[in-house]
Amino acid sequence: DRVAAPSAVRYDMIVVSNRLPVDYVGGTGAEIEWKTSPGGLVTALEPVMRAADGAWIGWAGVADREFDAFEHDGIELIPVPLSADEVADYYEGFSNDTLWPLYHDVIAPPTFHREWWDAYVRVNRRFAEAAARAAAEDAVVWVQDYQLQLVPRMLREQRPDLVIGFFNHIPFPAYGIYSQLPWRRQVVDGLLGADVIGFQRAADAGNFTRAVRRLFGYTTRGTVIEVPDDTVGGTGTRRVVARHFPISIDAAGFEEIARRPEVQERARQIREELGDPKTVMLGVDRLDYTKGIRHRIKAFGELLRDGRLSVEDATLVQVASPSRERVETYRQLRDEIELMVGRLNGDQSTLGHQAVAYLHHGYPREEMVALYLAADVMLVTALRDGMNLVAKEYVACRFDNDGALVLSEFTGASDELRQAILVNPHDIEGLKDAMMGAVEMPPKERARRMRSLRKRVRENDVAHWSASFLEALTGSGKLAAGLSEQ
Ligand code: GDG
Repeated sequence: DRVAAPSAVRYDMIVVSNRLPVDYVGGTGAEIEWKTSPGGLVTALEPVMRAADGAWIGWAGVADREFDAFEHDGIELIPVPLSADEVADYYEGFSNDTLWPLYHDVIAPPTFHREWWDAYVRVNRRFAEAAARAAAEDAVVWVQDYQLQLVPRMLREQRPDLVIGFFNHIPFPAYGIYSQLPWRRQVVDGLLGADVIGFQRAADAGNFTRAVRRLFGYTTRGTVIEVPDDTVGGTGTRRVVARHFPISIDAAGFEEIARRPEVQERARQIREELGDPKTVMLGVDRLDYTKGIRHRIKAFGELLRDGRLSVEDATLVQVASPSRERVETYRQLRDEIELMVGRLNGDQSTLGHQAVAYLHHGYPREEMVALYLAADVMLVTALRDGMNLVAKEYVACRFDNDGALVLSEFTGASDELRQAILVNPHDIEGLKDAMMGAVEMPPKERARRMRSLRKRVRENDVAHWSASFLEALTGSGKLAAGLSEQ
């Protein structure tokens, strides 16, 4: 049933995401300490939120704890509580072991459990209710990502006055794969509660629109879907826009860090610590089976074995930051990667030169930037990736116009970064040739490509991303109002 906006609500702009942009440090009551977790989304939305009397709704990252709403660094944060069981079923289960593998083209087999689905529905309802309570009349609510796909519909049912946007950060799969989901109708219907549904690539938006036609038979024209809605006057349909808005990074922010003398000094030091090899190759990923880390290590190992590279001349630095360690598939992947790295180093390393420097840690952003500056060749070999921000960060940091980017065609970033060396990471021979091409690329060609990549990332930064999404959203809000007045 619909509820009118209670009088206590005041936010004109609300972002809803699984996690709040802060980490709990410690303490209780008024003494609670929070630390901002730096991320692209915060950078992108902070200015918008400040300008628009905004609030952010999300889980604080601690199970079985309730926190009051609070302000941090000038942003109003509204925590949504999750029990330990809900973290296991809604988050680690349905989000990360059902939807994540399914939406990444079943690289790993998705697990379907009805109890996980029940928890997903329950938690999505809790987020929707929190947003319904906090939103002012006619407010804009922007829901983020695959953990919260039911929120748009649930929210619209309670608050038809709101303008609702949704952005999917990961791919949306082809119908043949998507249709495996036992709850495929409920999820698509959940998303169709939004006015604008954003995707990373045009192909993702196309897959979604086809799923809508297959499951519901609604009329679609280009990016517009006609969704029957008896609360709308006139045609009795609501127009939902589904299109791509490729996400990006704070390019100027990364470049600023890269230009700091101490970061450049650290980059030189990293090369020295690696034994000053001619070529430093770099991979930076969350330890995830979508990222193609094994393919990259295999290709590098074969180049050493075949003598096309030598361990004195080339080192691969692989940062694999810990991720989802309570999900079994991720534990297995870690074992596989560590076995591969151990074998490769055992076979190829010398006392003075290590083949792979494998780092299972998270690092501060400054250290990441120093690594980007130290790397001659950046390897992004994802098997499926919504966008891949690492590729864009590498480019943004290379103000020296040096460095070569090897980039998988299966990343969203490859739609834009056409001057990278594009690869199919499943084709190990092709990948090896591309890596050698990057190592041997003449400096002039490297600079030409890097200049063009940098231009692209500078122009389409994350501020551009959020502005274009919000423009589409508020434009469509007016459109919907206009339609209902007809
Ligand atoms: C999802 C989608 C989409 C990694 N290790 C460390 C660290 N990172 C940072 C990177 C980068 C971010 O994490 C990873 O972003 P990606 O885009 O590469 O990948 P996902 O985490 O899978 O993100 C993806 C993204 O959402 C946005 O829509 O692009 O396709 O899967 O920023 O630099 N940062 C620090 N230390 C680390 O150890 N500081």
